[in-house]
Amino acid sequence: MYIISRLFYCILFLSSHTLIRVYPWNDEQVQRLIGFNDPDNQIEILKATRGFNDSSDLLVPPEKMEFLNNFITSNKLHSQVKTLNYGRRLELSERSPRRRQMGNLIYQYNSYAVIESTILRLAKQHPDLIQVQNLGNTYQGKRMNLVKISKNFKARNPIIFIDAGIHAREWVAPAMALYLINRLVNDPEARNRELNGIDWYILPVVNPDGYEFTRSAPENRLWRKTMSLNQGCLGVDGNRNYGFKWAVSGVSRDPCNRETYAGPKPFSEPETRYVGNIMMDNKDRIKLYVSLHSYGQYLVYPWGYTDKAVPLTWKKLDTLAHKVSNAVQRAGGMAFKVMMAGKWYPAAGGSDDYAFGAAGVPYSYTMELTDDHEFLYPEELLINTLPKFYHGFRAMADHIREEFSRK
Ligand code: 0X9
Ligand code: ZN
Repeated sequence: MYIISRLFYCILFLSSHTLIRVYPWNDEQVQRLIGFNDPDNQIEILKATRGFNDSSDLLVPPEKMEFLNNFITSNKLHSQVKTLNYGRRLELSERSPRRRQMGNLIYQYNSYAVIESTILRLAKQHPDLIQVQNLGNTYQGKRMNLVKISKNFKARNPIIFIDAGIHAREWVAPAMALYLINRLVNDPEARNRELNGIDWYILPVVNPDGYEFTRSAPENRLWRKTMSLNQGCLGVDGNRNYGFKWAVSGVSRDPCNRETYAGPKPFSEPETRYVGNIMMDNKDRIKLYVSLHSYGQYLVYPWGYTDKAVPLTWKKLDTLAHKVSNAVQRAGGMAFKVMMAGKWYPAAGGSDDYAFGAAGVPYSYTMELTDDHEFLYPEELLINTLPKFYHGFRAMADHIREEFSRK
């Protein structure tokens, strides 16, 4: 029965969903759209609007088109059909095993096993530069490998801490993290510059259970949360689960909510707990924290839990973010939209707020990589995109070295 219903769901899913982009153009419409809710839970909100010049992306099954159209018309919203047969796109985004064997895996979407073996191989090749620490095991028992990169581990340099893949479907983020690891150790210029006086801690996949789930079948491709079981429902939004101002805004308390369930308590998930612990263990040395996500090409900083207060040092956070954005632009990439996260939309329990508010990390960001193609950023574009983003990390390292390294 399970197999049959799964097959049925798959056929249904693959046939005919439409991706519709909806634009609000006044404050009331923004609020209406943020409050939009499909009582049957069939319309999937890929991205919620954050303001006037930002859309909501909704994935709509055929039987819900009329319902959505009524909502759009009665609220006088602008809308656009972005993709017909979205399921087909999900299907095409999976690559055949034959093609996957070719090319450079640094520019591919890899399985967690391949990411792990690549890290271990790099560590073997560069024992003087890389140490791998298993932070602990995920809910399903996968190892969480933190990659520490340093030219001199004894020097206790300032640390730049990067993580990726807390949201399962945001595949470009782990790809960026693996690219970064590889480049830092294999590019002689990077070794001289980025590793000069700075140590890098990089955790390429915070949520490997969820990541593997999104790789398992097209109908799971858009899964966001962890894989823990809560009152019969699956998963917690890791980026609502950190223990700073937990659940005060922008979360769901319903375990069956597909997107933003904050968990039964702060740090209920082993994955977020380990990241929180490692931040605390190194709180005096971590000077910059970046959590890699997709999509939207945003670079946002605390506070994320509110739009009512700004940190005392917001100007410093804002200045570095613009430096990073300019560097990416100079390298031929797109500028980031820079702002305080809570002004984009308030959401509590994020890792950026925890790093900044609880661990006292002076520079903390969430970076939403890429804008086009939503969560399905084409694999063949990675070779062009990842090196451009790299220049943003170079700008960060230059800034952190300048401000914190012992001269
Ligand atoms: O909502 C999130 O967790 C992040 N966006 S995403 O589309 N990748 O899900 C933004 C998080 C920004 N930071 C905080 N709100 N603390
Ligand atoms: Zn995300």
